Amino acid sequence: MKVVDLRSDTITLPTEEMRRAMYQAELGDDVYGEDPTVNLLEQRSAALLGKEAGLFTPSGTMSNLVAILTHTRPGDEVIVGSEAHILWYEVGSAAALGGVMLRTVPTGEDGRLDLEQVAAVIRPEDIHFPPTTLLCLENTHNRCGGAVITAEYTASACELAHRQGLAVHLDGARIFNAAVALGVPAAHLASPVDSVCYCLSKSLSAPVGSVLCGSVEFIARARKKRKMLGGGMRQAGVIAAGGLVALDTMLDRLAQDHENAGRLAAGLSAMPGIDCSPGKTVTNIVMFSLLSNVPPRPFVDRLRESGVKLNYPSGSRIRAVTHRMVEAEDVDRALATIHSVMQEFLKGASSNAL
Ligand code: TLP
Repeated sequence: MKVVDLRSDTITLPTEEMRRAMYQAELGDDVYGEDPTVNLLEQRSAALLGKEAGLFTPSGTMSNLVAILTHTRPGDEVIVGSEAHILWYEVGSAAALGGVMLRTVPTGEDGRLDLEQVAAVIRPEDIHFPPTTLLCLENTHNRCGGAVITAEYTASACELAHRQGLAVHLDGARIFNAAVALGVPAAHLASPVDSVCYCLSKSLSAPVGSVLCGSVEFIARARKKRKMLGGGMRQAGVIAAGGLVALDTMLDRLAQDHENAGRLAAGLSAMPGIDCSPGKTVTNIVMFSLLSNVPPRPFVDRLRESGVKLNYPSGSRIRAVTHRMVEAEDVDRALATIHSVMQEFLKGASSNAL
């Protein structure tokens, strides 16, 4: 039985072509700036995102942290959305290692922050206040079901932030998914922000890595922060080579993942016991919830036994992510399995009620 793993696009394995490129990669010591494969990946990434320079890091979490450390000083305040990955899933690193306070404004269902609310929490100069120095955005938005934010919105947010002396960092872990969904180049989505990072090891299927991009001056400072965190990786071309193949081969296929996510959302929305709005699925993430009489953790456990892997819910919501290793027929199989497990639970619930 092939397991349909919908936990995350992070589980994608490198392709044969990536493994070959990794084996053959030209290498050097990247801390001396001498790894040609890393240098090429950084240059290509910067060009794709419309920035001057790039910095290869081991993970999206490190890219976001390096960006925060580079834009801020300890004691600063950073504005993030209440649903931001930086707030939820990065182990409190901004506070623990950057010494900054995260100030939240509510994230809308569409992944945006209301700009009036952002403006309202920017601190004026006052002897009592920490300086607000950074605004963080996320595109696509993970906890908002892969919602995309447009270039126009990002430009307005940056205009507001820059006017008040704040820098803007974009967590673009899945920015190429956003670019495909919106039909615009990724550079268009990133051009107004001061820094942006994307991940190679999610929907792009490379085994490791993320690239942080910004101005030459910003990246020079960021490089030092990465070193401070222990992220100077020496012959990192071994992994960067997989990333270069990902850029060559994976961008054009992301639309398939979005189609499969749409197929999954449509199937789920028609299923008894499940609440899913297919209109909200625009990239590769599907969010759904279960009727209140279906216990989510046992439901997910039962699905896992039946060959469909999902993560446990966050609150009442379950996330399913499509990726290169999930075909349309796998989506159909997952739907059939979810349907039959749901029938078991609904029958159990109604016989308990008798
Ligand atoms: N997200 C992971 C988990 O951490 C939740 C996932 O499975 O989706 N920004 C965003 C928007 C992300 O979704 C992630 C990973 C990261 C940053 C961090 O990337 P990594 O896992 O490479 O540190």
